[in-house]
Amino acid sequence: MSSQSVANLLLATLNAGGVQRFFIAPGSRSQALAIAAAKLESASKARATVRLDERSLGFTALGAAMASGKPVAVIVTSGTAVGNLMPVALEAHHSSVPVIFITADRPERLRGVGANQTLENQGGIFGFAARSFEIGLDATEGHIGSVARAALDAAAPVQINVQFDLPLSDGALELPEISPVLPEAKPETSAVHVPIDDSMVVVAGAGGEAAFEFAKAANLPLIAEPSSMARTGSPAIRFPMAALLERQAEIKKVVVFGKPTLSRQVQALIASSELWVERSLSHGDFDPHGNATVVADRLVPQGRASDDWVRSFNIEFELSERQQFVSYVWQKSDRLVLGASDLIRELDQVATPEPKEVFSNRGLAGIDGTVSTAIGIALERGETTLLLGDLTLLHDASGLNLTDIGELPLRIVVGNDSGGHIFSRLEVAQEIASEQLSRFFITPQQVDLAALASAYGWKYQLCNSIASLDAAWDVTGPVIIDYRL
Ligand SMILES: Cc1ncc(C[n+]2csc(CCOP(=O)(O)OP(=O)(O)O)c2C)c(N)n1
Ligand SMILES: [Mg+2]
Repeated sequence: MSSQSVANLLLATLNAGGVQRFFIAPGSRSQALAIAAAKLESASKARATVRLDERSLGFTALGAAMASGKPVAVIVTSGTAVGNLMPVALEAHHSSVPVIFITADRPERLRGVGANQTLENQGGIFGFAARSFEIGLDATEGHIGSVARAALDAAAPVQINVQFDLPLSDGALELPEISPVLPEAKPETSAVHVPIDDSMVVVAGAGGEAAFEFAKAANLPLIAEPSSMARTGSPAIRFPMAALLERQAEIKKVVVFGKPTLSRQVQALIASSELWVERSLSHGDFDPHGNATVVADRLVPQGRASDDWVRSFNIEFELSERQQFVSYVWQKSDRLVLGASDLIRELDQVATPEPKEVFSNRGLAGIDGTVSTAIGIALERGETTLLLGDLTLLHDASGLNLTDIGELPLRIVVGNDSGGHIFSRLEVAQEIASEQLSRFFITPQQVDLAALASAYGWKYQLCNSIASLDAAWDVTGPVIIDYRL
């Protein structure tokens, strides 16, 4: 088969199986794939987005896949281009996001002989993070079809490494018609009953959306991380984590959904309690302290807790300045993306339970690719606010490049405290000299965010109070709001 017929067949099959977005970085070896994606777009069957930096590209795709729940494809050329996708593969693996990495390669005979832009082993480069399929020069239609089907059924990141020989493309070749590819039926899951009493709380972390229905049926207080999507109403609670320690003696049993990672106090509670865990489809098994009595596919409450028990978790408390800031952003946003680090933890304590769409890369909690992830979410879902720290913004500065992005209803709110504030909370902060803490951990930055915004064509608003934030809020995206903390 020619390069172009391989690319056409692969992309048309993926498209027939539900891939509606193709994310492409420019490259020569991948040209047949780009042409096939362009044809799908011209036929209004899919949308293509082109980004220069493969890491930003990959995270944008990740965001779109998270927001749509559908698989997306990422197309890159050979060489270091593929290496730039590693962080995305890792995050996607740990949060089960279906990203299909299609990596163009040179023919096998050119590996290890000094050929340009050729890795020794490009297929399988993501290791455990992405199952890898190879499409060689002698691939048949049947093989390409079965690779596409396996990629669609994976519900996790996969790599399809495709060898291309000269001629690398043929723009005149038409796409084949593929009949719809149906997903594999999911197996039934078995349920375990949990006896409910007044010594129990429910905890929801990333991927723990199902906690809400469980807690409601059981009438149990629900401690739901903002990015769990379970903090949508009563009985989810808003609770200062320090106060949780005072209740530790009374709380003897914890039911966990998803992967909670934000609060040490919650981890301490989990470690010292009797524990039930519902296996998260996206974030896997959770038992870091090795004390789970039950880990099941589905948990069903048996009985209800008393109203007094739930009510005892409704307490009033004062908000710090940082907390007032994050609380304002939470209240104003229906769709929110949260960067890793300190602000999401502040929000964890003060966010009022309300129906909202909240996203965060909690698979590995990296500070990389956050701007790009939010762009992918905004492209897919519309009006979006991204709340993140200044270092997290700078880490993905190249994600601000708006080439081929089109309209972007994204508001980036930076909690700017010049460096990694989170490190001042570490134990080590008490043990070393303040200059060392600053230089090796906090890493203060003096980047001119107004100039950065302008260089990439974003609007810019400087704020230093809730009142000024309120005034800046109505500026439409793409906008960077620089909130000085
Ligand atoms: C890719 C990656 N590198 C390093 C880290 C470690 N890390 C966690 S938080 C943080 C600092 C973040 O600072 P900022 O975004 O300004 O947030 P703040 O804590 O100040 O609110 C770093 C470097 C990480 N999580 N991910
Ligand atoms: Mg900071």
